[in-house]
Amino acid sequence: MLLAPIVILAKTTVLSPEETEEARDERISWWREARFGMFIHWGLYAIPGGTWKDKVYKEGYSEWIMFDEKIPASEYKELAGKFNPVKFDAQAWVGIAKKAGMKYMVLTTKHHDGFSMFQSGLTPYNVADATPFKRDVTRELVDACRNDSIHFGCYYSIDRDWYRPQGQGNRYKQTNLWDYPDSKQEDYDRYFATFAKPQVEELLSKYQPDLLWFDEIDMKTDAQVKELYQTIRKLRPECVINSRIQGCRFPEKIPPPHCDYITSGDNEILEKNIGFEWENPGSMNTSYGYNPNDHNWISADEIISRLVEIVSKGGNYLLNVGPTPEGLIPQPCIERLAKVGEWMEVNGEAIYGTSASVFGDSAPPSAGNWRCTVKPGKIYLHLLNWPNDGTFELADLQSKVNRAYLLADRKELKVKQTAGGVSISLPAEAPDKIVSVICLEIADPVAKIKASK
Ligand code: JFZ
Repeated sequence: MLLAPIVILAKTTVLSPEETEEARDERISWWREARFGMFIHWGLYAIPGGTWKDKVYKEGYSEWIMFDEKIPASEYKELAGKFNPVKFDAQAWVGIAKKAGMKYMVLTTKHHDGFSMFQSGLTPYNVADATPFKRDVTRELVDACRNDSIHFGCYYSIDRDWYRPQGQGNRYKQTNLWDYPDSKQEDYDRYFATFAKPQVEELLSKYQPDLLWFDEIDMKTDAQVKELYQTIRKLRPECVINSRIQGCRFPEKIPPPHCDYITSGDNEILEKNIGFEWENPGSMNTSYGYNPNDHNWISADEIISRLVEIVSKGGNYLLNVGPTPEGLIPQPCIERLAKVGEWMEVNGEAIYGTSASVFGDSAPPSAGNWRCTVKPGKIYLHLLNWPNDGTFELADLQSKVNRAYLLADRKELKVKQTAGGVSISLPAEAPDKIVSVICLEIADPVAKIKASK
């Protein structure tokens, strides 16, 4: 009986000329092993929080209020005079992320509204110079992350900046044409060369981020993308870059150029393991920015299920919070993150530093109620529903199982193994009401699975 070797999806990477595959692997290993991070959408849009004059948005991206309400830049910038988040405590935010089991944090240093959440020498329209708060929140968050060994990334929006003229835009048509109806492509080229790219250089030199998280819409020429990429590599060779440096549509070819991993659509969980690093930017309600009127919260259980689903397909989960204008992470987020942290306390080893399922795209559909992550010599089975017949059948595993135990209590589980697979005896009650994890210690570094017909 022919044992089909594990199908390691041919991992192809784009190496910048001087970088070997090993060097790349080493360079992004922190990110790949992290698996779970905190996304932070914070800026002037937190003040209206999805309400403008008499228009109240109960769902949707509150960070888009300037565009959705076609607010003149002269009017929108008045918000800077009201931005004074006196309750902002960077170390407290890092503490909440860390307690949830998150290993990196990405802050919106400039979102589409064009306001800089860092002290920039390129514009006075920034949090330190244009607000009564007069503090550099990016500086404080970077320092807090470093104190707590959390990696830090900068979200930066180039193609959309509604504070500045940027031309007619493109099929997305999402530039500010209500203030600048006659702006032209050369306005964009000048903006890119004299403002946006220099600000990225400023972020790299002032804050040494571990990650740059772009959110582009294909408005740059290939030459402009290449120029930006090479500038980043020159200033901070180790920086990890996401695929939205080009655009937010799923890349035509894998690996995509000029980046280290693919960012899926918002809240989009890829169908299957694509054999290349990817990340899902997820929200806890329907907005990334703060909106007190958006109560469409997903549950902590749903967050854990999504984390397991994403990691079992080789992805990272960058889960968002939208802080208030006072500088607080909303209570519904804190409560959910605390519950996620309790689960990660017990099951984190089945998430951090793991690779995607070896059973083809996360278990044959028939099973449907379990997912898998692996480490050398270990298989983690994430049971989404507890079998009511006291046994868990795992077909096709050919590698010898030396030990089996639940991560919840590490008690040995009885295992019967035949050529057809493995049968694991389970206690009547599931140790965890959301996802219970079984660890199988196997004799092979990489599990051998019987080839499915
Ligand atoms: C973008 C932003 O417009 C939004 O405000 C937020 O920052 C989010 C994380 O990213 O929104 C997108 C980007 C890409 C897709 C959808 C929404 N997409 O590829 O489907």
